[in-house]
Amino acid sequence: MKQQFKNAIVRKPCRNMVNGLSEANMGKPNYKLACNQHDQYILALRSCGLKVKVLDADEQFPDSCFIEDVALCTPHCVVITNPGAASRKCEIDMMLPIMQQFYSNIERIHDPGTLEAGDVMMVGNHYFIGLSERTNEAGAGQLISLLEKYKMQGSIVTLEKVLHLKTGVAYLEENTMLACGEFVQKPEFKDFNILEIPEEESYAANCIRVNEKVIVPEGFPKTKKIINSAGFNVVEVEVSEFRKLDGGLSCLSLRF
Ligand code: CIR
Repeated sequence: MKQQFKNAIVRKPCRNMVNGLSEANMGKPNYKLACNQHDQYILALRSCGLKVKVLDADEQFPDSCFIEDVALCTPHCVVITNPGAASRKCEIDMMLPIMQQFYSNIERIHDPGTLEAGDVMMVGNHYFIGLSERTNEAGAGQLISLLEKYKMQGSIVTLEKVLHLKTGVAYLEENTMLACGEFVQKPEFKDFNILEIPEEESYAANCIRVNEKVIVPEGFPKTKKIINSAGFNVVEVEVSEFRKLDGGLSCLSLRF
């Protein structure tokens, strides 16, 4: 069954984002520009028909605009995660009251399990969970048990090079997946129609299908063409300042 989202939650970037975690080696983000890009991102989500709840910036946590990582929203429950990055652990504390506004079934990942939802890709009723430096086997195992409790399923995918699973792969619905690098030949994804993203545009493998559109980062013409040619309706959003912190389009919202 194709996903149909109604809501999104985003958190505004904070000034302290310049101290966010990064391995990109692309310099510090420009806060003002990041705010403008974030505004455009919100407009793009609205253009896909979503009601967007915008949370205030939180200066305590430089990476808190990457709200995707702290909760997994499913049609039946929300799972508040347990981030593997030490500086991000307490971001979850603010999520409970927010998620209570939307969900009656609220679950959690507990120590020693760690999990960041950037490592989780939803394909209908099935969730692929990447084992990464942020998500460990205990965390993935807990999530699989929780999914099963609500009649969904999960399975593990190992990662070699990327930060999160969805750094390199994105499900576009209609059995079609964007994949780059290590994910193109993964046996776990062999039954999908894979749209291969060229290495030089690897950042653009992190796109999001939102209802009738696919949001794609601006500045990746080959990727845009590949997705367009496959029959999808593309909307571009510039996210250069978030890229400097290893973050992409999916990381900036919860969609459900
Ligand atoms: C981090 O390292 O946690 C942030 N700088 C970037 C998080 C990106 N989130 C994601 O891929 N889901």
